[in-house]
Amino acid sequence: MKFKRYLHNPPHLFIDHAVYFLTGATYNKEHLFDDDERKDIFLKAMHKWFQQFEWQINEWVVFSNHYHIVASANKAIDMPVIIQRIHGATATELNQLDSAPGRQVWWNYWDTCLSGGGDYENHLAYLYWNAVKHNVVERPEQYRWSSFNRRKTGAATEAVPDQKVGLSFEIRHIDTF
Ligand code: NI
Repeated sequence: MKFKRYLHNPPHLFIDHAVYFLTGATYNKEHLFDDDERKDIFLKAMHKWFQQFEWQINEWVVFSNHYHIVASANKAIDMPVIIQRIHGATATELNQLDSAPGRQVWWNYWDTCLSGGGDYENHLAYLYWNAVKHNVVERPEQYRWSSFNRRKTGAATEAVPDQKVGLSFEIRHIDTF
């Protein structure tokens, strides 16, 4: 069960100033972040801890049971700490809100160090179209809980990531999110 083993012990590749694609998932894929208040809790912690360790968040999307982030590393070795802090802080706050002390909120996270050769573009397209892939909205910019909804206001000038790539691309070792 190679896949299972990977789920439990993801091999992390730490390269300073590299760009990473990160995916985190709730325990048993439970929809614990199912409303605005709870997604807000996640976003606040996400911004706070990446900033604290001087990582730059390029793009993000958050759902009720998982998230995807593209971020540029400062010290790559800080990655597990950043994720730990985000997961720890959000779990505490969520469990208070739901009166569920000690409940396990998070399952794990996976990281991919993005290289050249279209790797970045493919992952970006995947993230961009993810809310459509998960059947939450029909157009990416309609999804509120994503860095891409700024396109609605015309603030973004970058090219729109390819839809076909976004909906068909598979993240290495992660085929369920
Ligand atoms: Ni997803």
